[in-house]
Amino acid sequence: RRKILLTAATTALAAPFIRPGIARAAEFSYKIANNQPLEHPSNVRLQEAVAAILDQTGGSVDIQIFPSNQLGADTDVLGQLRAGGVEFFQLSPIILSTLVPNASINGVGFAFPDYDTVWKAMDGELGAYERGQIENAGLIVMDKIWDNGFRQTTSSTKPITGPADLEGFKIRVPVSPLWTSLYTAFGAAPTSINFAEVYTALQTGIVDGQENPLAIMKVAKLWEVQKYLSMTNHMWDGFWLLGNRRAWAALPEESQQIVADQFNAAADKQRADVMALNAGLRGELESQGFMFNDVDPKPFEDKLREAGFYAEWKNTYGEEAWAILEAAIGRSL
Ligand code: X2X
Repeated sequence: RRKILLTAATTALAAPFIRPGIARAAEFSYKIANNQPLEHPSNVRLQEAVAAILDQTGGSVDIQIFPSNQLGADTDVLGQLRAGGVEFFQLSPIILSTLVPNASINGVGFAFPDYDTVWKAMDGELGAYERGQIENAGLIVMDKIWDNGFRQTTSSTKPITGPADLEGFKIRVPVSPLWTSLYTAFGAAPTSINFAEVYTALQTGIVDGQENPLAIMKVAKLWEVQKYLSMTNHMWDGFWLLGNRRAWAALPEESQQIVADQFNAAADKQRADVMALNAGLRGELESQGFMFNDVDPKPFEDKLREAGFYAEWKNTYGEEAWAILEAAIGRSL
């Protein structure tokens, strides 16, 4: 491919009647979708990656980014990805579980103590397990998962200081059985709502709270519709970069390698960006009006255990998957 381009360029120079500067149409015009605004590090790093891919494939692979759910809410775009209407999509493994049930295992409540454990697990056996499940479902997945972060809890009515504050609490959760189960175990009233509708749901009072990492609270300007922010760290969440199998197979092997290398390198940079944001945003969010409080995770985890949450999910995921999770976090749940 690159050779052909070189020949075309040489010909253009040698034959001045061929107008220079005419863009050669890309052979592969693909789309990548996600739910985050352009200023989120996911899209900052993705823009660099698609520029490098275009360059390194000699203009052959042109991937356009559709941020902020421009192509639809997450659960709709997952359908488009499977049908081939969109070629690439970044999605939380926990939402992906609506198609690949065991993909959500990293989201088990209070499983991960810190980022070190997360990256060892997700770049190790637990990530490999999830990718295997995703591939079995007929999707392509890049090796490196991108960071969303440890999820924190916001509210318009009261700070969440312990599990009792969650009883009867009307909280938005992303669309996924694991999230619904988690808040049902707390005795809360969870409502499944795609991210695209979260701001409006909070603004109109359909729900009183939601949970997300700090970087998302910032780009979604959630202080405008929420007051309290409790550092519950109840779950780590990321984004798998998924691909449609036919669209992937259509790419020449050399281009596949370029795309995978660029996406995985971008994931590493995005992780560093998002970790820094999640660690450093408290001051900024406080100055926007959020009232922060820290919580002890222990009573929350105890409450989940009492409610049978861990037993239920061990049974749902199965012994093999559960053993991989427990090995990754170095303790039993
Ligand atoms: O929907 C959410 O809350 C978000 C942005 O965190 C996910 O993609 C799971």
